[in-house]
Amino acid sequence: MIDTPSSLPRRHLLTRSATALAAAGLATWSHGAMAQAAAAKPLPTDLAWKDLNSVIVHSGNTIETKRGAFGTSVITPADQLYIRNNLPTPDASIVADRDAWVLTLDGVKNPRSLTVGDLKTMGLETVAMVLQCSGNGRGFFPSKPSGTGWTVGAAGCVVWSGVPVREVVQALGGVSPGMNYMTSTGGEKLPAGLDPKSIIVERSVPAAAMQDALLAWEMNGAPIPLAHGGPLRLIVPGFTGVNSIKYVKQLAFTAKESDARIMAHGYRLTPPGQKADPSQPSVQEMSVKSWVNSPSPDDGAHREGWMQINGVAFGGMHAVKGVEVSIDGGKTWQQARLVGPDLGKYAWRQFVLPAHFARGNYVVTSRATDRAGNVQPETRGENVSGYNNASWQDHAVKVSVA
Ligand SMILES: Nc1nc2c(c(=O)[nH]1)N[C@H]1C(S)=C(S)[C@@H](COP(=O)(O)O)O[C@H]1N2
Ligand SMILES: [Mo]
Repeated sequence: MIDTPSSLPRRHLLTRSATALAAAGLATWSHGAMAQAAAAKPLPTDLAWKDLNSVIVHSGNTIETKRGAFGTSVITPADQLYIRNNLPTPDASIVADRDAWVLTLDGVKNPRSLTVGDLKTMGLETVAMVLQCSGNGRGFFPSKPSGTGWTVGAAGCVVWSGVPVREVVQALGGVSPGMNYMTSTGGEKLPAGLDPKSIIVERSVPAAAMQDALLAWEMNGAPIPLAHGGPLRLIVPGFTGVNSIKYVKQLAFTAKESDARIMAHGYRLTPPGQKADPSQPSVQEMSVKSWVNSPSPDDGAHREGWMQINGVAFGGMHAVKGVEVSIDGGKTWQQARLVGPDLGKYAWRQFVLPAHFARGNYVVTSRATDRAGNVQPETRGENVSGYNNASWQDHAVKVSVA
């Protein structure tokens, strides 16, 4: 038997002893793990490379990272990173010759098409960025909005390499006058018989976002997996996930926002009781947010003793300044310590607060502040589709210590 300190949460005991027994050739499951395995959906075949133990499979095109699976070393490994597809993933043949993928640029002085091979000669930059679905935290809305009930795992911190959009634009003579938006289009094959505008993945962000945007071909040190947008993905740091277009085939500077449904009606902050329309704010810039990953609701029972409460915090458009942690549901707060590498303002920071837990019940949560002085809110902003939930109350973890 492996020597395990009794203060470790039960999940560590389970993981270690299960591994040890599996190594000895003995099949063993706790009742909890067995129930979970029975309930878990299998990974779709094209995503069989994801780590099934670290993810929740909601459907073939929506996969979430388990809260207890986020590690403490900043970067989210590709095999644990969430997946969100609005359309079927393109055929794997598009990554057979990655450098041959063609991107069309428009709304610049000299519009033209460039291959990934061409783009690689034009510039190189690397950015660490929180990729987060605007629906992350939807599962905490009591109104039960339709869509995937993500809790915290439709997010990750990812390192991208590619060419800055501004350098490509400069090489093509600059943005044409009067173009206020950067509009990008996904390269999915559209099902026949449907109005393309009703299904195409096409998003507009303010043209100024090009300053920090990348046309990326690499993710966490490897060519971007097809599922995450390879061979070429637009990366818009600080903006919600939907604006980072996978398998991007067109990037155009436009006078108006795209009239595709996903832009005009989808992803709007629609007040309760109303219908989505283009006059409502779109989900674009992210705001300050944090949550505790350990202790996590995925843990089993906890024993009395010390815990290193840890989690992630990010500012969206601004760097994180600090994080406070509460173990009494927000009545009192203590300053946590930021730990690990600081990978820039678009990345998340890890935070830790050591705390001693006597027997009893606790509500553990975190509240981040960004460098612009914005404080993570206590409550969510209600909206029909359950977007942009940054509420520290909603993200609290109930912990019972026996
Ligand atoms: N072409 C294309 N880009 C896309 C999507 C898509 O369905 N097609 N989904 C968007 C949404 S809603 C999110 S949250 C992120 C998810 O990125 P991931 O699957 O790499 O985690 O990609 C965005 N970019
Ligand atoms: Mo999303």
